[in-house]
Amino acid sequence: MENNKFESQFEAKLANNDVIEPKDWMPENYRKHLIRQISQHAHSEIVGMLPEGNWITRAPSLRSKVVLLAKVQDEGGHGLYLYTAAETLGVSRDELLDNLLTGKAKYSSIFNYPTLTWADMGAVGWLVDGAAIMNQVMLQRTSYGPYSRAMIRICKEESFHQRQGYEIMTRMAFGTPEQKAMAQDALNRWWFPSMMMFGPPDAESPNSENALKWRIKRETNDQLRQKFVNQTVPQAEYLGLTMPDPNIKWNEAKKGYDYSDPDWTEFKNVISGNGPCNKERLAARNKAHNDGAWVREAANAFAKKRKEVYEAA
Ligand code: FAQ
Repeated sequence: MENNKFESQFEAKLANNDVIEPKDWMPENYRKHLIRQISQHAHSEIVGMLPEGNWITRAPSLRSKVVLLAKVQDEGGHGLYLYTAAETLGVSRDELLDNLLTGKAKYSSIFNYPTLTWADMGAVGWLVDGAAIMNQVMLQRTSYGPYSRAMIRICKEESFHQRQGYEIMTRMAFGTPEQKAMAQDALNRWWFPSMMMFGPPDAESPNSENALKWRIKRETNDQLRQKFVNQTVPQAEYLGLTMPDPNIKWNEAKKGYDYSDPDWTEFKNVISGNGPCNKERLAARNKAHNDGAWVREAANAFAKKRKEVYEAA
């Protein structure tokens, strides 16, 4: 009976577009759904530092190095906001990190592809951050307060990241023929993996029904994918680059572009651990975690000592 009362209050909040806060009653499945999504998102941010971190030492100018460095640091910050938001749901950061490091938890498929040339820094910023923003703008209005507030800050930073990438693409596409060819090659390799970032087609997305019912997601995977295509095609046209999908064509009736689906078999392979860089990414995260053990030990020893001093005073 008591539970029913809380459940009605929860439903009423959702219906009113109010946010749910950590101390509010929430259904257990809502809590679990959020822990899954927020922690996968956090893992994506910190694994996402690796493909771009790969180019910091080889950036072609001091300016581009500083900008790339700032972007990669931002991704680390996003991971921290998101882990903190997940912790408000009663899960520990150690547990979440353990799930990532042992390969139990998912992170975005996109970060299992290699960054082969400097033009990839352009394509990642333009397409990967572009897709991330498309998905994340709706998450600013997600129903869970701490996630929503983290997303507001993250979106501000992501828009700088997208511009950083598009600037690199612009310089290369309007540069020498060799640079333009590199930009085209990067677009060719990153287009379909970026389309996969929105998740499987709606008909094959097991989590969407609850996510929409609980206003965790406010738009479906396919709706966001369509918006992303509509936004990106004119940007490629401006750059004078060719979209690597011959089926992209304006469809007046739907006021959007028709497009081909990415290869969903490849997607499934990548998210089950068999993409081009999955093993390398997990090895790099594990190494960073092990190398940082002394920092955690020192911080814990300091916190313990400080507590003793306060308690003795
Ligand atoms: N990769 O039922 P759905 C960034 C999994 S942006 C891997 O449709 P849902 C910024 C899904 O987890 C990237 N796995 O699931 C950046 C589920 O598996 P599960 C991160 C995927 O949750 C830029 C299963 O497939 N952004 O990091 C993917 O309703 C540059 C069935 O899928 C976010 O995480 C995928 N692409 O929709 C950083 C945004 N797609 O858990 C550095 C928040 C699906 O049942 C550099 N997340 N799966 O075992 C979301 O919006 C959603 O979780 C989706 C998936 C849209 C990713």
